[in-house]
Amino acid sequence: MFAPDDTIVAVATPPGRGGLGVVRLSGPEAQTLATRLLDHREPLRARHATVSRIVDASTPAGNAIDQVVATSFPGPGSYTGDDVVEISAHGSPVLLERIVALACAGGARLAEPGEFTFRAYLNGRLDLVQAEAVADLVDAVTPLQARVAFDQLEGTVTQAIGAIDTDLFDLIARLEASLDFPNEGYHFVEPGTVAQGIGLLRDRVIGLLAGSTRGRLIREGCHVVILGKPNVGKSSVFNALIGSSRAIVTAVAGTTRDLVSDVIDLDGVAVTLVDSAGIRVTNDAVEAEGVARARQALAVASSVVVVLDRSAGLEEEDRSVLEATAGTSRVVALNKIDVASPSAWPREALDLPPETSVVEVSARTGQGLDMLRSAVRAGLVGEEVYRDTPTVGNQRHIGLLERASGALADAQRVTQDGATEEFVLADLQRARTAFEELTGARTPDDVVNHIFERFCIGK
Ligand SMILES: Nc1nc2c(ncn2[C@@H]2O[C@H](COP(=O)(O)OP(=O)(O)OP(=O)(O)O)[C@@H](O)[C@H]2O)c(=O)[nH]1
Ligand SMILES: [Mg+2]
Repeated sequence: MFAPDDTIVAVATPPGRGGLGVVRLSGPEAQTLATRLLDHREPLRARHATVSRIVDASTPAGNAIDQVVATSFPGPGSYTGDDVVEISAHGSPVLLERIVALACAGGARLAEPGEFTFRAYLNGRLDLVQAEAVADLVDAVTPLQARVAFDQLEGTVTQAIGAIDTDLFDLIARLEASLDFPNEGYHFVEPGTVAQGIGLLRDRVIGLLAGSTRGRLIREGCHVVILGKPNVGKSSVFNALIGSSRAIVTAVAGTTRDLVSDVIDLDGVAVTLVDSAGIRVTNDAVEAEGVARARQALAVASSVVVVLDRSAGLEEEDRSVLEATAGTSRVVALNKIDVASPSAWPREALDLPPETSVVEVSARTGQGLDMLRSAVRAGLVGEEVYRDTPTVGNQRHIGLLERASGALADAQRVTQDGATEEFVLADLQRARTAFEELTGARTPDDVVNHIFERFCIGK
């Protein structure tokens, strides 16, 4: 897809003005081109910041256009694995474009999105899982997303998969050996040991998949919808959680009709919080549309906050909201606890399973809101994600691990059925192919293209 022998150039910092802007060059001519752009005649010292000036050789006087700091990273120890030069100039888009244009006039080509990282992948500096982590890290909107992406870049997922693949390879080698010497009765491995070995490998794959629901939630974020009968304080809870008065709050029942949403960072989890009209039976055509939208929001939500009015009696409408949300992960917020009420009821009146979180809050005074935030977060991702445990959250990785797990299950089954090595080996090879597709050792070109399309220019 990209010509790997060209010298490529791009602005690596975001579009717009800034204190600094970085132009990156990578490829065999990077050094030569850089020295031609700079009024610095000797080759740049490797990994040293060199203060210099950019000169425009096309002007008769060879005018200097900016003072810069240039750093040379000779391959193969650079980010891309090729020779790289990074030029930090002042962060003016006009200036940076000019430097890029001068580099192109000297023979460089404009880099495609993701092409620097693609080269790192081609040169074996990163595997595909790590290259994807680079995009995740750049795209991260919460510190937790950034941390999980950085762990992946450092190789936690790569190492976990590599370790499983190494043991799988060992098993395959022993089976192939016993296949090669059938007449000698030379058994390199007993069928019982094979079945057990496959079972252990599969457990490790399943172990990686076990954290993937949480991994996906962290990586992609999720929707949490607020439901409850009219006037219980859904919009007030929504506003309190997002920290601004986005949704209209009135004492009139049936105020909210449209879905109102905003993204909040729940201690690292990017949650799109959705306020709704709630779920109820109504003859009002506008409200009915609002209820239909609330149901749609419920269908895609990872979790629900059911708001009940603690200061009023429990009603049939409250019970039907609890029923409608019984199948979804949820937190029950008992709102308006600031109101001293004679009709307050005990938690047992709700008849909820013991594991359901029930939190007392007041959207008006802010009491209990931190508890509500923690309860919602715990319902989504459980306990804290520990550093260095591989977190799998990318759908491509999940799909391939499932494929590997299925192939290992087949291998286990045919082994137990007493099939010959050929059959077992065919299934084990399918598992290996899945691992190789994951790391990029053997990944179809269209998949690789698709992965790098996500990147921004200069990355
Ligand atoms: N005292 C008290 N009043 C509250 C609290 N939360 C909301 N209210 C009041 O309850 C009324 C309804 O609040 P909303 O937030 O509009 O309720 P809602 O559930 O969004 O109502 P609809 O959109 O009409 O379904 C308003 O008068 C709020 O001021 C609370 O914690 N304490
Ligand atoms: Mg409302």
